[in-house]
Amino acid sequence: MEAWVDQAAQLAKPDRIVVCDGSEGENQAILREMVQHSDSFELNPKTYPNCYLHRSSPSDVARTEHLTFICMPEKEDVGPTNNWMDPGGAKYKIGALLNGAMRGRTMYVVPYIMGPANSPLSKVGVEATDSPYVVANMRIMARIGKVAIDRLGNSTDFVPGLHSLGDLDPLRRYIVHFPEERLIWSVGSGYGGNALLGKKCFALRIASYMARQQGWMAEHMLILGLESPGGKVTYMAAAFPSACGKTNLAMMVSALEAQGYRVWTVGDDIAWMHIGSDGYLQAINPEAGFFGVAPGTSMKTNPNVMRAINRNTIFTNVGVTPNGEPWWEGIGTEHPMGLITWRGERWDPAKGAAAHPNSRYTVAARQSPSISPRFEDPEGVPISAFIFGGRRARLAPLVYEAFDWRHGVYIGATMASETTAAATGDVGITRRDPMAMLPFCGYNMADYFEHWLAMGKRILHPPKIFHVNWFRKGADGRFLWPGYGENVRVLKWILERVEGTAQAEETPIGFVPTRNSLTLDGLNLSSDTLRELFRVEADDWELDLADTREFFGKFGRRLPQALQEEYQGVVRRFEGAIPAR
Ligand code: OXD
Ligand code: MN
Repeated sequence: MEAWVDQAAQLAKPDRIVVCDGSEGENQAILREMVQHSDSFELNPKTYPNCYLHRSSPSDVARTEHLTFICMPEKEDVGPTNNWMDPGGAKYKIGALLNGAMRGRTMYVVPYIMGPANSPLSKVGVEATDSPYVVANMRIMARIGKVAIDRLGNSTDFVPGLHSLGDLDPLRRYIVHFPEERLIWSVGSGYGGNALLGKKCFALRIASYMARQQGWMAEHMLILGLESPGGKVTYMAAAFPSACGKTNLAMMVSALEAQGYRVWTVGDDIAWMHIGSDGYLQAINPEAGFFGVAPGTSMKTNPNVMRAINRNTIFTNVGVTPNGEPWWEGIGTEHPMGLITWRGERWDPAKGAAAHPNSRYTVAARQSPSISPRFEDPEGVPISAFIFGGRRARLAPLVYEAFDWRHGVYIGATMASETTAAATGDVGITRRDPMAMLPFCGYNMADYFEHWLAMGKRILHPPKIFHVNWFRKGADGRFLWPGYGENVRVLKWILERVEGTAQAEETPIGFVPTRNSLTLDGLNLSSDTLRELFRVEADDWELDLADTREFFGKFGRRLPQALQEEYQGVVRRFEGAIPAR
């Protein structure tokens, strides 16, 4: 690690180097340093003790997928869904931007562990950064400092990441990954997934590449435990594209709590999974915190996180009230008098939202009342079900189950989500986002599908695979399903399918619940609504299959034959040429 830090310092040329030990004293010093910059403020110490507001540069408010590159010698190896740069070219071009980028600044060296400190499944990373905000966030999102140095010892088995704010100009912003070297360079952004290198860069892009080489899985999945009456907990991992409610599902307050069903949170964004000695897939959450989207978060949508973020939390780009409390659209109160926007201006309704739509909270996972007692289990938790999902106004039923692993991989590979009017103005445009990994797969996605297929052959007790859609709409344009805490009813059906007790009906796309197999008491859904929720409409699926065909076409001959065959299977089942399995 020292050798790499020396090299990084020779390139970036900081005035000072501080190696972080992760102590509370050091944290307070970093927070003071953060507040000395005009972009960060302490919030009301009485109502929000140890909470901070950070305002990022207005042109640096989200992950920038078009400036994110995977660097391997052959373009083919990163595939059609990633941006490619040749490693030598990337070193030259981004190296020039990093050269001297830390002059006059401090380089903080943050050794960190992704995963529980004592887990054999965890991995070490080292981030060198010139941003105290990044250090303060990494401290919440990972296990940093001495614990990581102790784990690393003299080993070279760590993923280094060099990060500099540079001049924050989007024209000089690059997030580049060298999977073969296991190296990350990021320059020109101080924001979230661009700058907290343990998260998307390491735990997904680099880790997905390592996972394929080493026979495990790094997935963009939440992990939850569903407790059933009697206290047994069944673990599920779910992949949804952004804006589909992953954090809310992972932290859900169950509508069936009185009947003994309760949800425990293990993770809200990333799962690392290995085959355990008993043949089950064991999952750990590599992260230690939640970096969640604030707008829309309220006591109604996510009471657990609301109870967590009133202390020791960093808010980014939210609004602030005159008495120093964070505020965002959808928090559950009207715009308060004297509200200041994320840009630091007086709120003016004519100028739009007070909080940036991608504003965030960073909070330690252990502060959530829903945190699973097995959150830090070094062995991880055994996964019984995978859930894929997306936002499909017309197409997909509330829930359906794959016929088998291979069909489940097809369902994941063809996953898609529709853009909403609010976001783009184009309603119903479908973006294919296989396994929700489109922006996060560190190599050719066709090879990633192959890896999924290969894993299925090796897991003795593979999770059953499901697809859910909370977002189906009726003819009147209204959501058919109430969502939020009521989603536990779907989780209960999934659990009962895992246990082999719930009834299902075969359709061309998979097993759909029979009318009485879902617990719906107290919901007052009309029989028309129910029919709509579960309808499998051949005409709609025909259009979707045409789109799938085009998407698969992008991968050319590299697409696994098994997925072609699964595609043909769905087509033929709709044609009635073969029965549902
Ligand atoms: C995230 C994302 O921030 O997926 O988790 O963009
Ligand atoms: Mn995510």
